[in-house]
Amino acid sequence: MSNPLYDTLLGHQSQNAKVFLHLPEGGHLSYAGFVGRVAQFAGALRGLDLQPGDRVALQVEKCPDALALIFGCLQAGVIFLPLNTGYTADEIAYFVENSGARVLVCDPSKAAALSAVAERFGAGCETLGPQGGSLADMADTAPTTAPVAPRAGDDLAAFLYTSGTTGRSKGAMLSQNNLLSNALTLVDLWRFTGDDVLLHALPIFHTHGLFVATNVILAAGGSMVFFPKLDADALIDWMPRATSLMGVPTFYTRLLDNPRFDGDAARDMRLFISGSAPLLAETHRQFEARTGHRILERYGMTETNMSTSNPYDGDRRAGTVGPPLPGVEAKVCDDAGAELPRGEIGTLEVRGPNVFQGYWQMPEKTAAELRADGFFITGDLAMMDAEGYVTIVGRGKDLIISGGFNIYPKEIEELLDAQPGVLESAVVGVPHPDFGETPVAVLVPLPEQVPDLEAVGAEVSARLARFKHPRHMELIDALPRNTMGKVQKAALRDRFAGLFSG
Ligand code: MLC
Ligand code: AMP
Repeated sequence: MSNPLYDTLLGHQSQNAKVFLHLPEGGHLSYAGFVGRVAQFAGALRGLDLQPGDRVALQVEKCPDALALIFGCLQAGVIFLPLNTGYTADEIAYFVENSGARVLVCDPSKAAALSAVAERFGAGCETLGPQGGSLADMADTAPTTAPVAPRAGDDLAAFLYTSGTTGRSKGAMLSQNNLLSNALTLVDLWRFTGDDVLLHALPIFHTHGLFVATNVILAAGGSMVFFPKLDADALIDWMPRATSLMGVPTFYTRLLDNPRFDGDAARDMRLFISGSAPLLAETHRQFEARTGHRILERYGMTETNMSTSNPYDGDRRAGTVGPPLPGVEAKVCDDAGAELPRGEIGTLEVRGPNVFQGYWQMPEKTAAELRADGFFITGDLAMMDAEGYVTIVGRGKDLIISGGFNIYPKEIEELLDAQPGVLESAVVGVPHPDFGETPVAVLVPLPEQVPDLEAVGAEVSARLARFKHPRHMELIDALPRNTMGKVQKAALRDRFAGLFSG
């Protein structure tokens, strides 16, 4: 048996001297060098007695070794769970426990806090960072060739955790075929070739930076400029040596805010792609006016990878996410799942080889979102026009997307409700010029009490990743409710709409 994802992305690259990663801080890594490093990590994982199907949780800073470790997991048949580097120890504990990870790999700077977390759930703890760590040391002594664990297309490759409107995060189980089919479709659709040089400034713990950007480049045999994080000046400096960029909308607003960014800087680029959050039609228009390039917007989710995309040739329509990808079906439905006529607004449902295998050990949540006929209920409100172009008009789910990171208000509200002096709370997303949306919290005090907002803020900081912190908190006498007693979040959103966007 083979290992389809490994074989397609890396299997034939072991002798290839071509550059895979350009490192802006200096130097580069060839395909052959990367394949060798991947094998060393596969060896290190075997040295930890990890078997195919075991889970490994990774909270590692973006660096070439972090990427090699992810592909080392693939080579060893180990299921990897990449985790946001901003998560606190509390947040990490849940993922380790829920996934049953046998090993947690973290940055050396976090080892003290996270080794205790790993130990609590019977997992081992290893370290890896840009400057090395225990796992890098093990990899250094492992051979640069290693056996490739046999896996089938429907074996699981990764868990990506995604929060829900109610309750805790769910581990979306992604198979080898989910990832492979999507990467190959996107290479074709977006015309990626071995000549492409992608500016890669996204994190590698999410679908966008890992399964879209990295897998597409590997499948095409191209190169990436591997930035540790977004820095608009660095992107502009590298643009003349690159062909393409993938980013969340904040990438494009930050480029437009940079006076150095003009048509000349973007002259040799062939493609700018946006996704993970809505790109304002205004940003699309400004970008075209500044550079002559029409940003290609696509739409996807952790559970589905990419589902729709504007075309490479043909009309890239601002404000739309384009038609379904080849091989993917999409329909706009009512709550019962019946398809609505074109032009009407309903919930978007998608089906295809891209759709995940369900939520790890949560059959009832899987059944609630994945229909028996294979259609996945995205929770996004959409409209499809006569030509099949999809417009995302809103969200049926209570979700805030800040700079491409998802924030579920419920998680913050539960924490706020538990603070001294707080009766109840509500968190809403309001427009933010840099992040698109940002959370704002209102708290209702218990009778005769005045919650200490500073102390509440400190507790939020200790428990939740920075990107989830409300950028504004205030006390309110009572939450606005409708006659059914449901909190009217729209009223709160209106009230704070101008807070950051003037
Ligand atoms: C960083 N901060 C954020 C934030 N990112 N706060 C809210 N939302 C975010 N997204 C915090 C920092 O901790 C810092 O805190 C402060 O905000 C300013 O930091 P910064 O240096 O300006 O942030 P930066 O590193 O530039 O990051 C911003 C960003 C980054 C937008 C470039 O968040 C990013 O790369 N986002 C991409 C996320 C992504 O890949 N999403 C894809 C999901 S997959 P302090 O303490 O200084 O105030 C998916 C499916 C699909 O959705 O369709 O693709
Ligand atoms: P995630 O759970 O991080 O994968 O986020 C997926 C969600 O991001 C989707 O359900 C949408 O709400 C949103 N999203 C992704 N791409 C787009 C886009 N191009 N336009 C609007 N929303 C998007």
